[in-house]
Amino acid sequence: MTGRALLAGAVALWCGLASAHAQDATPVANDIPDLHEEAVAAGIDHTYAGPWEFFVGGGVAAFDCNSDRLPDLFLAGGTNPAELYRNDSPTGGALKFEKVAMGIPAEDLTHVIGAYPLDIDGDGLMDLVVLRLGRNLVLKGKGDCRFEVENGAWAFDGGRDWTTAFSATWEKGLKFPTLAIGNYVDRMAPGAPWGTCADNQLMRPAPGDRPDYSDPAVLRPSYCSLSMLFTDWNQSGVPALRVTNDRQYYRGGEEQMWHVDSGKPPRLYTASEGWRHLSIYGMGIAQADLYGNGYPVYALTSMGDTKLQQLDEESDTDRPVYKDIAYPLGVTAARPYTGGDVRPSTGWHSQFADFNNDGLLDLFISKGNVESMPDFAADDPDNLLLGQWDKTFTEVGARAGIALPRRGRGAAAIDLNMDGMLDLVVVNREAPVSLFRNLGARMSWGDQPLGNWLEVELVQSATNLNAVGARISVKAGNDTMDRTIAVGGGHASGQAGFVHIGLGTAERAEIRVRWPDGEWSHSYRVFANNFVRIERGKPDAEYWLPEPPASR
Ligand SMILES: [Ca+2]
Ligand SMILES: [Ca+2]
Ligand SMILES: [Ca+2]
Ligand SMILES: [Ca+2]
Repeated sequence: MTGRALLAGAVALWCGLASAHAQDATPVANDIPDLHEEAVAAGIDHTYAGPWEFFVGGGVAAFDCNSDRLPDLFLAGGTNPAELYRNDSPTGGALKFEKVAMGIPAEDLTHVIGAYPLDIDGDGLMDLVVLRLGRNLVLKGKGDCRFEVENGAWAFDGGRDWTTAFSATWEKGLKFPTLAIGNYVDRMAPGAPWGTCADNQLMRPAPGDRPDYSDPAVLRPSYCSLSMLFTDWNQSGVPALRVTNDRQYYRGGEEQMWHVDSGKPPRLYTASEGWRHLSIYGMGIAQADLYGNGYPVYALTSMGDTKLQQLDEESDTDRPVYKDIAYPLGVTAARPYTGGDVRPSTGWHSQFADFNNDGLLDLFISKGNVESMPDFAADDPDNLLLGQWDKTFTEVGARAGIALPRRGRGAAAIDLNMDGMLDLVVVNREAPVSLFRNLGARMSWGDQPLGNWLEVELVQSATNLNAVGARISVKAGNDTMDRTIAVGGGHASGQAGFVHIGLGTAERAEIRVRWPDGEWSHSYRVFANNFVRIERGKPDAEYWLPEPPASR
């Protein structure tokens, strides 16, 4: 695993070869994960459906609702009811879920577009922000996978809009999170849907002992947003709000980024600050620190090309000037890579994660026609772009087993059976949810173990318990892997809980944490293949042991 730093400088040399990455046939040296679809056997039978308001959305929230640390799944249903599935999977075994009652009135669980988990009131139980066509909900976690609609108590006006995006951050000095709500077309406005984007909102908590969102601000102009993400793009310690917008419906709009500075009204980044005009069918945002330098790159899904934005090194790092490196890195994913449909793709959820535990981030993109748009691929399989040592990505979706004829929407890459290998849940439009268990490295003679791994959970006291905004920096051998804890992005989908990091062959690692207030922790030395809990201020990391595998 040596020499990665040197290779980072060699990316430009690969530009001419990138087109070879378009098909799922390029040999790869890295392990290809065997992702086995087992939703029905696991007990999940759920479909996101509905008319054109539900062409978008189809989110999943993956988080632990019953305090056993296994991530449970809340699935948006559109005109079908949203459903919560409790995760009963044995460690390292087949996935197993059971549908559970949330304690929420049935009428509140229809018209759900997506959901994001976060602990709003800081009681140690995950709450859920539910995005709907109509009134949005904040659901307070009560334990044992039960919830309560808390809109009234938290003065959260769910509005009436068609809500499609969300992000949250803890601003300095505030006890509760600031919430960003992204809306799509205002269907009631004259001339709808063309050019009638509803306003997005920024909800800052009022001072006090309980969350109070009674004084929201509008984010104007708004351009029919399909994903938002608070992100510390310049390492200033103050996240900005990136917004990706659907040019299908806006007029004169573009991609956006807002200054959200403590105590000040939100303000758009402007061309004079370096922000470049970009107009895409923006569907999803993913961020990752691909170069270990603290500056995130952003994958933006769209119809046709996926964009991969990196700060332009010819500009100052305090100016948000981005260049698109999707082509040289092989992640444009502009057309289906298998199945023979040559029309352009439609990309939705994007997420960086290490699916094969080689220490290199991979990129998952869910794909699927809006409905039956004739100029775009009808058979449009999801992508799994495997990170390579030379910093490029290679498509292995078909070989990994995820190239299903379903219209993908929201998704989550998360370890569902606590074996250190990332599993994958994909919500599909008008088709059953796909649930993939990662069985290990797919070899001609069977599955083999993947590389080593860590899963890390951070805990702070008093406020922002789950350390949203923290950076986890893991050093193993000569390599450093960084992850940022964020709430937002993807397509209408969020996750919380352990953060997964692949370690390759390294058997131990050193973890440092940059807490959300900017303070760096000391170094925690840990052994690979463990679930690690780091509590701020404690000298040592703790290991958490899942139930021993009983019946594999
Ligand atoms: Ca659980
Ligand atoms: Ca809570
Ligand atoms: Ca990888
Ligand atoms: Ca797993």
